[in-house]
Amino acid sequence: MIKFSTFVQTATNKTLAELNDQDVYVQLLNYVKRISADKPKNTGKRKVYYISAEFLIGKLLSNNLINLGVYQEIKEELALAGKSLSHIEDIEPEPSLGNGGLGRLASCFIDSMATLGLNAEGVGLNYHCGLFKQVFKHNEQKTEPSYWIENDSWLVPTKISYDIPFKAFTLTSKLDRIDILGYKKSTKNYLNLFDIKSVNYHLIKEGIEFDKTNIEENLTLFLYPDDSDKNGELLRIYQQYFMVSNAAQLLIDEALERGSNLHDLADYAYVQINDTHPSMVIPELIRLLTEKHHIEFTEAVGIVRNMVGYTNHTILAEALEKWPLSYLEEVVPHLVVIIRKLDELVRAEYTDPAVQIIDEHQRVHMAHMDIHFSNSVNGVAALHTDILKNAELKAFYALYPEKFNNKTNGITFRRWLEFSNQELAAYLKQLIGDGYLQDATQLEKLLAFADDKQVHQKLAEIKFKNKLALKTYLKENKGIELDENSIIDTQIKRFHEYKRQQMNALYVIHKYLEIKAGKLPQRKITVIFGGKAAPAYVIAQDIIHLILCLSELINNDPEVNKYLNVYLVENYNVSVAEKLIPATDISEQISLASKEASGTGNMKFMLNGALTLGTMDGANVEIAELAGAENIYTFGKDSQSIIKLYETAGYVSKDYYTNDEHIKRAVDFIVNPALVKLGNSVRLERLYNELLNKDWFMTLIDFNAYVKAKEQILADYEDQDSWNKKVIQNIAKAGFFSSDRTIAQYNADIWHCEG
Ligand code: 26Q
Repeated sequence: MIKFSTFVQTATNKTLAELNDQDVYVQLLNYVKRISADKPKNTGKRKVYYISAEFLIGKLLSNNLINLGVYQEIKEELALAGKSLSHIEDIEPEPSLGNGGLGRLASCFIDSMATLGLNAEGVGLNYHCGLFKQVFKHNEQKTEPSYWIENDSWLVPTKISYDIPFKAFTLTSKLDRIDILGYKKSTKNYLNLFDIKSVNYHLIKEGIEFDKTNIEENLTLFLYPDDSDKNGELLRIYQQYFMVSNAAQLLIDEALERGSNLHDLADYAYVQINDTHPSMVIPELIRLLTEKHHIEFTEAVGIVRNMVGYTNHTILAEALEKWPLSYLEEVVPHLVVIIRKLDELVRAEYTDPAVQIIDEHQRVHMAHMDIHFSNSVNGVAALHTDILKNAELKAFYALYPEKFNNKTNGITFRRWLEFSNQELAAYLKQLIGDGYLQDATQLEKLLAFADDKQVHQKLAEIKFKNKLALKTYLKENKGIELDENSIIDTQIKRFHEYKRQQMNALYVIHKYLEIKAGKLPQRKITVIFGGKAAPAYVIAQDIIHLILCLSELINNDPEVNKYLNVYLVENYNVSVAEKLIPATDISEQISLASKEASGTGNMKFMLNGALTLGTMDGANVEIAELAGAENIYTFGKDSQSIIKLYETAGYVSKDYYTNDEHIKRAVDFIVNPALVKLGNSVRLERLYNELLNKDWFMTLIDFNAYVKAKEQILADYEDQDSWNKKVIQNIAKAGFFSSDRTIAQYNADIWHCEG
């Protein structure tokens, strides 16, 4: 591999020291792209297409340098020329091609697919503005477009292009690719991002408002446009069909190239459907096989059924896609013909209305189509898969028990440890060697140091250094003055009622009132929130508003701010997560049991030496099992009780409010004049009334248990030896949550492609 400084000399006729940071960034980008262009692609008879509407890839420079194995070397080379790699990393814009967990998971997965040398690629859309940029004004969330595509970017244009037929017009696509390098691998894969040829930025009006009707020019402008109106929903259908028709055509072309006669297509390709957003790939493949390649319908259905797997990421009813048949008729009538035929096949076999594809309201249940016409259905954590089998998808499990399987999520340790927590990674290597980077279970070797006080001391020092680095970052980028001597308690994720940021906010109020009353915490606590709320999700916006008002009140109160700080970090994204997670002591994973399919932030915190304060939900259950009950702080009602409460409509929030002085006091404070003065009374009163009269995600049911568990974890922090012993046991057991393990299981159980 040519040295970077030599590459720069040849490309620019200048030395590294003569370039400014921006130029060094561009040269590094070109350097990596050059090296990866020469790498051969993974091969193999069967190729996996991981189709996803989201790939929240984060910045790629550092990740690529790590995977090439040259990160340290380049860092030193730059230092010799007086440059800082971390400053140069800051220059790269972060692509925002995802909302949250599902998109970040897809990105960890493509990293692991490349690392395992699998012939397995991502397919998605190249949204030009991606997810909105969040800005705070008057303690409220405002949205702005986030442009990320620059002249110099990781995108590699190709000549691949398809015609995508819609009812009213045909769109011609183009394919851009991003090279995905595995960790220390000689081969690579692609992330395939389809786009239209001419995206028109002038369609954007105020903020992220835009003309939703001009599909030929807006198709890939934004990720998930606001779908509260019909035009938004139609655009979403246009996007989904565009994505899957491109994917299906690519897959068929590539299979033909490798010698398939299409009757044996399932031997050449496997499609993993990431939630229901790509579900139309099923009828589209059948349509292409029958209409274009003249395979008989029944045979085509059989072929497709053997080459598709569906991953479910949520059991929230409102997130399960059900498209009105009339909308599909308006956009893709040629697909409706196939969907109706599939519906007839199901009706001929099963009479239960719960398993039909088209319901009595003429809506198409995408998940139902997926389950009938795939050979694998998986959940993303053990508890989640159990709930799918025994509750949510019970009727389907009875029909197809053999299709159901669990694949507990994972994260890539290259990004979430090796890059983001370089201090800890270096120390781990000193203790147990670097084998854990390729075989994460080797982290268990750390158990030998569980009682070693020197190791405890060193882990505490690393945490403190990370807090200092976070302090600098927050000061320079977010206008926040972090106290590095405080306990850092972090909740970062999309804002959603089921994730219960509002419960954390009520705790903050509770603590504030205690401090005001003279009951002081032993040590200062900094509560950090980060996350965006969907623009159309009013209550989530109200929760953001509450937190921003609390933040202003508390951080400016000299009586309180010595003991408690509250921050909501603006525009939370992958890069912010990379800074926050290594500096955190307490990981808030407090969803209402049964509602968080898995969570992956919980795994990142565990790996980075934070202790979990959480409910027995999603992968928290497996964290508790692996780390041991004494090393995680769990509280609250379990999923069985919650599911029963929903069945019996047995939760009445007002009863909790009326019968408990602490709860009443905290909830009432939401509309206290001191707070309302700082904000918008409409928002605060709406939230107050919501908690009192509805509280669909049962905030109040677990509030007391939450306060108790939090007091316990805060008290335990004071015994640093026992704390760091728990930290070690968590890190040691985090190996299971490597996405390399998850992907190896997908391949062994579902994909069966050669590595
Ligand atoms: C569907 C229909 C209409 C509008 C929006 C949607 C929609 C959009 C995004 C539905 C779901 C999503 C994203 C879901 C998601 O991120 N789920 C998370 O997936 C993670 C990876 O498996 C899990 O760890 C999280 O628990 C889960 O919430």
